Amino acid sequence: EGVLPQEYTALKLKVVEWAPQAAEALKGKIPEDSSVYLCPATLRPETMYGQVCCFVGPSLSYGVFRASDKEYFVITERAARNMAYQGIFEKEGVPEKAADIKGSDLIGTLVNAPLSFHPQVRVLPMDTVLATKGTGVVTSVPSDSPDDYAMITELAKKADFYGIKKEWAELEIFPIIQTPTSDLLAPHLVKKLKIASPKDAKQLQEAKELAYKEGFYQGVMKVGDFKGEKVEVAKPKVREQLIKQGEAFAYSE
Ligand code: A2H
Repeated sequence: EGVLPQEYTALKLKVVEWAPQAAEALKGKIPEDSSVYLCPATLRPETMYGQVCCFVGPSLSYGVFRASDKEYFVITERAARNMAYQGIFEKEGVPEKAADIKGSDLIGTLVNAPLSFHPQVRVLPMDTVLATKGTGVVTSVPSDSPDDYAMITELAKKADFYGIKKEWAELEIFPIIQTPTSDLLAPHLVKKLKIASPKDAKQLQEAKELAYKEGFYQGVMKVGDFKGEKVEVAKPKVREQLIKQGEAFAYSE
């Protein structure tokens, strides 16, 4: 972990329809009149227009934590403890867990994706999601994240192996940010560096660094309310907008 605190934006992806295994695991544990959200932590809130799915680690353990009377968050226990001390939950101190759920049981759940051109997306598996970072939930933006592009391509190719429906991994990838090189920077870099799968960790690390630098310092928004503005300028504005609309909150660690 770094020395400086990482300022994440945690999104609220509202569950629209649980996967059958998740519905079974949660039966009777969450009040009927409340909303449940998967809460991915991101450093790139300005890319949220490009969400195509939401990743969880299939072998990770998650909890459904009570944020308020009407709202529950699906995150790791570790993130819940941090949130409980950051004033994110109604009650400070020890987080209240309504249920336990395994990542693999969440696969196939349908969620709302704030700002995305795809208003509803599926929860899909990604083995490289770390339990020790963020919330253990990662929203997928393949236009601008090489990791996300490599994983969604893999899922579409091997849908049966991963136990998902192919069409869940085949949503259109729209250009979100224009850079001097491309308006689909992550797919461009994945092809250029000949990355064949999410297991090509070394090349993916390189692609990630290149994408982050070029996207952040030379990128211009192609879509949304801040279209035409530099990414550096638009990023805090999109973040504020999401927070104001109750679709995200600040989370740090
Ligand atoms: B980012 P840092 Cl478009 N395990 O969001 C693995 N990766 C995780 C994670 C976890 N537990 N929690 C968050 N992340 C990802 C968007 C994005 C991200 C784009 C481009 C680059 C990028 C859409 N995915 O991150 O180690 C999340 O993916 C590249 C750095 O704390 C989060 O931001 O610096 C980022 O890693 C946080 O990484």
